[in-house]
Amino acid sequence: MLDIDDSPIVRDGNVLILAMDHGLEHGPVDFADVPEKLDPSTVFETATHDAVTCIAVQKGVAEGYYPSYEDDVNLLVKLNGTSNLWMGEPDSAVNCSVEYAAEIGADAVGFTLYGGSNHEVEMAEEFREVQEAAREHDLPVVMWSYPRGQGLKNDTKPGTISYASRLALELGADVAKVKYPGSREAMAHAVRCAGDMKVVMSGGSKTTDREFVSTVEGVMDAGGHGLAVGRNVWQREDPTRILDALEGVIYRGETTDAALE
Ligand code: FBP
Repeated sequence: MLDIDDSPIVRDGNVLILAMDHGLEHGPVDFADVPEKLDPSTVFETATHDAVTCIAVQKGVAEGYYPSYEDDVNLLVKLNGTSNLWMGEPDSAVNCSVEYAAEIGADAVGFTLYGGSNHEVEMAEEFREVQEAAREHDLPVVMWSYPRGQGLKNDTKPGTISYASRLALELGADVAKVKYPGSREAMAHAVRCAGDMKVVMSGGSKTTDREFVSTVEGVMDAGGHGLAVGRNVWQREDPTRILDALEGVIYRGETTDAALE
C-alpha cells in the first residue's frame, strides 16, 4: 500500500470516483432513462465538479474524451472489465496495460477482482502484474473487490465484504471499492480489516437523494474514505445537487440533513 494522500485522486484524505464503465459492464440499458448520457462528454462534464477526485472509464472512452478534459478532470483507467453478455463464472478481460494507461495520462488505475470466482486464481495473478507495473509508474491502484461466483450467492454479507477489503490490502491495492454490507457496524469492520488502506463504498443502483446520502454518511462515520459511484450520480437529472451534498458529507463531515438543505 502506498501513501496516496498527495495523489490527485485524493482530496483531504478522501476519494470520490465517478465511475462510467457501465456501457461495458451492464450495456446501454443503464442509459435508457438518460439517453443524453450516452455521450461520454456529458459525464466528463459532471466529473469537473470539485467533489469528484477522478473519473473511472475504460480505455476507449479515455482515449476519445479525456484529451478534452485533461485540465479539469483526473483520470482513472479501468484496466479490466467484461460485458453483461458473458454468462460464465465471474471473470474479467484485461483490456488495457498499466503502461498504456500511463501513456494516455492516467492518474490511477482500477482493477476488478472477483474473489471466490472459479477464476480467482488467474485474476489474482493478473492483478499481481498490474500492481507491480503500477508501482513502477507511481500510480495508485484501486481494486473493485467484488467477491462473487458459484459459492457466493449473496455478495454483500458482512463477512464477505470484510474479506473483500482485507483481500485488497493483502494483494497490494491502495484503495478497495466494496459493496455496502448493510450496516455502519459491518462497514466499520470492513474498514478495520483493511488496516491503513482506504476503503470506499460502491454506489449501486439509483436510490433517493436522502437514502443515498445517508448511506454515504454512514460509510464516513464507519471510517470509510468516500465513494466510487456511477448511476447514483449520472442517472440523476441534476447530478450537481447530489454532488454538492456528497461534497458536504465526504469532505466537510456534514450530516445528511445539512448536506441536503
Ligand atoms: P454504480 O455506482 O453505478 O454501481 O457503479 C459502480 C460500479 O462498480 C461500476 O464501476 C461498474 O460498472 C458497476 O458498478 C458494476 O456493478 P455490478 O458488477 O455489481 O453490476
